[in-house]
Amino acid sequence: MQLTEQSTIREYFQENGYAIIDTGIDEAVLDAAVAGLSPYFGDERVEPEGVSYADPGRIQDAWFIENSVYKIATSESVLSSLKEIYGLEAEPFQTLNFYKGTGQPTHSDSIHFNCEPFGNMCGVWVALEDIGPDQGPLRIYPKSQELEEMNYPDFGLEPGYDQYPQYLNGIENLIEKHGYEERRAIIKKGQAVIWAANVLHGGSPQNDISLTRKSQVTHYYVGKPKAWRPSESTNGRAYFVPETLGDCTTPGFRAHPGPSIVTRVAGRARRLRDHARVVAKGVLNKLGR
Ligand SMILES: O=C(O)CCC(=O)C(=O)O
Ligand SMILES: [Fe+2]
Repeated sequence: MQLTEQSTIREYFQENGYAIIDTGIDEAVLDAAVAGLSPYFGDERVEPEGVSYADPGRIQDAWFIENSVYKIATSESVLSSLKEIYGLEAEPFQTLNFYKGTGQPTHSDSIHFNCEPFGNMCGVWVALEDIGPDQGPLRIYPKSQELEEMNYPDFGLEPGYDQYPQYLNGIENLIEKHGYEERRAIIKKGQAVIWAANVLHGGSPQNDISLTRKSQVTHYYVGKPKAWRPSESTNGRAYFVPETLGDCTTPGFRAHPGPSIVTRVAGRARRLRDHARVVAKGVLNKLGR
């Protein structure tokens, strides 16, 4: 992003639907998020307790168990950038931590989390390590935020998760029709992409699967809009009250302690055993057995 004296972050964001910022989040906090969540990622992971969802590459709402995730989501620089862009207070309501690229197809977040007034929602993607082109960086289609509000019926579809693939086809057609061009977010550790509710984006393919793509996305509502989920809106709008992140600075807040020492030791023993098996197999192969 080139911000000049003529272009404030607000103007740039309004024109392009996204902005890249240096968050200035303490590197120790970024590293603590990576270290704290590392037992829960990959094929050998332990299942985290106390989060909303987890699979080998994604943990939803890890802020429940890891304070540094909370600190990233509520970092002063991110919140003040959002205030500058929207002129409203932003409240984080969901975190997603990733270990690898998602390769997620192109979508707008408003199809998942819509609101009234339209557009008072955004995503912030914080790089927890330097992100190169082969790690499956985030992809954005600048200016696509200009598209009008579109929900399932606007694509001739019934609202519902089972219609999502058809929605994605509709999005591909729109990109072609408008000639939007993709921009990949090759950014440094500690930088972040802020994107508008309506801007089209996704994950690019991870060219080198041996690499990681450690990142945290936080979704925010701004100015306390009325939130609703298009996918669940078969009989009128499915409104909901977003569960905003608790305040870990209050005395009652307790970060989940994470897996017990027994679970950690068992996990480590399992990893060592599997590693030994791989090594043994290699030796036997070399001996021609
Ligand atoms: O990180 C990615 O690859 C995509 C994430 C995304 O689309 C989202 O969290 O809204
Ligand atoms: Fe998204």
